[in-house]
Amino acid sequence: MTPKYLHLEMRGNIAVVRLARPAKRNALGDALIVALRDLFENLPSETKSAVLCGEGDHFCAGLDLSELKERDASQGMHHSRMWHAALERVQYGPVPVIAALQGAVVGGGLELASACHIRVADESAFYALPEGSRGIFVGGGGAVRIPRLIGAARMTDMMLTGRVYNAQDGERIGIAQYLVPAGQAFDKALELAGRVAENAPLTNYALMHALPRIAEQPADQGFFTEALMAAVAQSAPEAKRRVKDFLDGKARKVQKS
Ligand code: 1HE
Repeated sequence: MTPKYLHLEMRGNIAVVRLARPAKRNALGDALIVALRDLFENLPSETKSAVLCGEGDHFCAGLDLSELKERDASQGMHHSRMWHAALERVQYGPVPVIAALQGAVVGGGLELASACHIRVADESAFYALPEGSRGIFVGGGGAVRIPRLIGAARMTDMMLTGRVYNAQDGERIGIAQYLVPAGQAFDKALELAGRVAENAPLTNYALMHALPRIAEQPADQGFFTEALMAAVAQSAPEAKRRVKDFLDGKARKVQKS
């Protein structure tokens, strides 16, 4: 059963996960965060890729501020760790996740988008970290993931000054990998999810689980881990079949876009 405010729909082997609380701009309360974790932990076994989207004009307004009550330090830490557990399930779950972004992608909404593997934004998207002006700090992994996308200097500026990036600048600085006309983010995300679903599962696994770890390793260790991952991936029967298909002229060529 998918809980209130979170919908799961299978489109073939693609899981479409929708934040469904448009009246509150898909703000993320505790129950929704736990539901997100459970959903990504229990995706149907046939799932090959996922699209994460938000209903209405906005992807997500971040933390549900109406739930932000006085917490002591210990409760605050556990709350943040709950977000970490959920967003780790998104990033290191079974399948690549493509976020479809429109309107507000702010606060915890940007943290959630940052945990996805590909971000597709339409022209209405905008990005902010209003935590700075609300007197709080990021707590959903943003301090780790967002600097890796845009650099610590830009994140610092967003939080210190309340800077809002529009969709064009969001793509320029590396938040979204794709920028599409207004209203087309979901369709583009679904198209990309279809393409991702065709990959060999071990290739997707390597990109999700090995690449981010290799990228954090010192070069010498990274080269070694890469060699191990490459050996595992190319030894799979599926890799051999795909290479043979190409050599036999049966596989898609790389084409200029
Ligand atoms: C909310 C929230 C929310 C909207 N929590 N209720 N995030 C923020 O600081 C962003 C706060 N939200 C906004 O700046 C704006 O709402 C938006 C730019 C996202 C959208 O504006 P708009 O004009 O379309 O909608 P609205 O009229 O502001 O909001 C509609 C309703 O949603 C309204 O409630 P209503 O009962 O008056 O209809 C808003 O109160 C409600 N709403 N956003 C609760 N966030 C792991 S730590 C993460 C820390 C953070 O994420 S901090 C950043 C929180």
